[in-house]
Amino acid sequence: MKPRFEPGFSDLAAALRTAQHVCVLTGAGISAESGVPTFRDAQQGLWAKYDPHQLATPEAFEEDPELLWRWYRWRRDLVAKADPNPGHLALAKLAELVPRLTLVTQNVDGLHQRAGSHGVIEFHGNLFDDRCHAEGCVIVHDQRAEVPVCPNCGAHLRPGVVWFGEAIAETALNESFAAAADCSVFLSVGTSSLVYPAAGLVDIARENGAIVAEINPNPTLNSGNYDFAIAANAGVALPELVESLLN
Ligand code: BV8
Repeated sequence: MKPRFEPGFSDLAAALRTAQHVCVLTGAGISAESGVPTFRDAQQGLWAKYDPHQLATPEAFEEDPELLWRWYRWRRDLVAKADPNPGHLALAKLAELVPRLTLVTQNVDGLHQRAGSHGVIEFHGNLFDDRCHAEGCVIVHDQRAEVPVCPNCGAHLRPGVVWFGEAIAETALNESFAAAADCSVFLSVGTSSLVYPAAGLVDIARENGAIVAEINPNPTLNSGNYDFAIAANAGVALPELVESLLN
């Protein structure tokens, strides 16, 4: 069966067949087919009036921690009911087919891990961790309070995600930059390429000679910077890409 999504699909498959190290960056779009709304999608229900870019900030949390906890608990419930989709599963399979694969995700939903991917670099943290807002340490607890507090210092606990204006964890930053610089194929999947420094990884990869490709049903700000921009849903294109490597 001739693969769809040409031009680009066959070239990307050929590049993956000889790649020694593949670096994949995913964004909210890869979880869209699992029913998890992307940041660009309008927020749902009572959250429709809020802009996530305004909510996902330390200022919003410090102003109204109760509101933030209600938002994150709503998102946790939504993600807990979601399942990995064929796009997540295909990336877990791709890791078995290439000598080395580094998966960097901007997503905080943990769906890559549930799909079987290992060593996932969670560039923006994880929705299900609770961290002390003052000390930064992850705290495991069974508090039922609307705004749980740190047992060490009494500060508010907050979800273990990176908010706008907060620094990416040093390890995640360094490992992602190193993988982008070392890889021979860089594949961006389901991201609008608007959020930095994640959106800058493709530049590092390209400057170091990697073949760079994008899978997104819509054009993005970075589309012109890719060797191949494949206009497709991740849950369709990624399984077909893996299928083409198996045949
Ligand atoms: C920082 C966790 C510095 C929270 C998130 C230049 C350099 C450095 C920083 C900046 C810079 N310019 C601006 C900044 C500041 C800022 C930033 O980038 N702002 C943007 C809005 C301009 N960056 C930061 O603040 C970062 N921190 O730089 O710190 C620093 C240094 C030292 C000391 C102090 C500070 C931190 C950014 C992290 C923010 N946190 N998430 C939470 O989730 O609650 S980011 C958040 O946005 C999510 O992680 C999400 O992933 C991301 C949105 O991006 P996408 O993933 O791309 O999702 P989006 O909805 O936008 O797009 C979805 C795409 O999917 C679309 O293109 C769509 O077409 C596509 N799609 C849809 N369906 C499908 C599909 N694709 C495939 N298949 C489908 N089926």
